[in-house]
Amino acid sequence: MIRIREIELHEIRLPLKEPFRISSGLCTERRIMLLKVRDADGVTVWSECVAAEEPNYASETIDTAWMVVSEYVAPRVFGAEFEQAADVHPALDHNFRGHNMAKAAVEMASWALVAQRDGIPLARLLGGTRTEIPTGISIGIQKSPEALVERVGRALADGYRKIKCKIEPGHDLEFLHAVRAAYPDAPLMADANNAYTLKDAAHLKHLDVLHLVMIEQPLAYDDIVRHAELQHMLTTPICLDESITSVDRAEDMITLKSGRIINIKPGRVGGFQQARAIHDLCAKHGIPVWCGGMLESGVGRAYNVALASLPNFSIPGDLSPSSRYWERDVVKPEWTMSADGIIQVPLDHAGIGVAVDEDRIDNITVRKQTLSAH
Ligand code: OSB
Ligand code: MG
Repeated sequence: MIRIREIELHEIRLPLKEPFRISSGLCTERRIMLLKVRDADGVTVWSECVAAEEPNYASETIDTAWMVVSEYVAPRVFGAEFEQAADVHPALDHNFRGHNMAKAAVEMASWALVAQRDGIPLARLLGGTRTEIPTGISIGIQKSPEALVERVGRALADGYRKIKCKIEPGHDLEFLHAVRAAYPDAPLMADANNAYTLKDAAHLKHLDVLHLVMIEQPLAYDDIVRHAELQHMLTTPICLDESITSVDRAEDMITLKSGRIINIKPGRVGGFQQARAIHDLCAKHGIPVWCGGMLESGVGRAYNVALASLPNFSIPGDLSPSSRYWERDVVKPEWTMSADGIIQVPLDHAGIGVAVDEDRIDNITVRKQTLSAH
């Protein structure tokens, strides 16, 4: 039985080591919402809400998610007893539209509570089979093709198994051609974060000669139909990110042939129940998936690593180690990657597998609210 009785919301600030620019916005410092969730027996876990500072990736922001968790999500779980963690999402989704990231922060904590309580690693509770996660990097838009080539070269030297370059009109073909010329065999991909429309189809067709592993979300953030038309014209596989907000949208993509790969971010789809259902559906249809990132702290990363241990996560995820983002992370040990681009799934500990540095979190918390069942 899962009985959540208290949720502490914390906002922390973590400056990024390197500014991250994508077509839809720039991030230099993350405002991160962490949750400390306690059940009726006093078992506690930390989770992370991946909503960003601004509504430029999804409609949610840290501030909307904070309000929604405190006004709508917490009251629903405080009043409930769940047989298993998979029952939390249906309860949060019933007559409660959207706000997937706010829902996911509590839904995913429910899985961690069960893992913690039962003494098993979160990855195994989810059904993960991998012990090692091949890792990719997501590189922001750079000021020149030369700068991008240099940045990609460093990432390859670091051992990353997949290199994703953010693109937008004016920072695309020339930049990617320079990278391909410098690294003819590198596993490269591009992520447009909705920067194009179907009018750009002929332009995007020029990507095909670069043999990219995929192009992620070229068209509108909520589109499925136009991506089908574009995919029909391209040999480069399309991967959907923003558009896949539920298992139904994944089914739409498969039915309409709008893409051949899915980037699963558990926060974007409302948590692990939906993330696993998308994983299973894709496995059944021969669609590979990989785990995307939202510039999470080490807390959110633990959840992503656990999810990425499922068998059909067959493409390296955006799961860089702590040192790629932060001077100092909020977990111990910090997340590290081997010289050949592998992150180990922490299987020696129950729950999320890393300890949360609560003293450090207290030190950098700028806003806090405690929600309790009455
Ligand atoms: O589109 O995948 C994206 C970060 C913020 C918002 C959207 C995206 C990203 C990334 C970052 O690509 C990946 C990471 O966390 O390293
Ligand atoms: Mg993306």
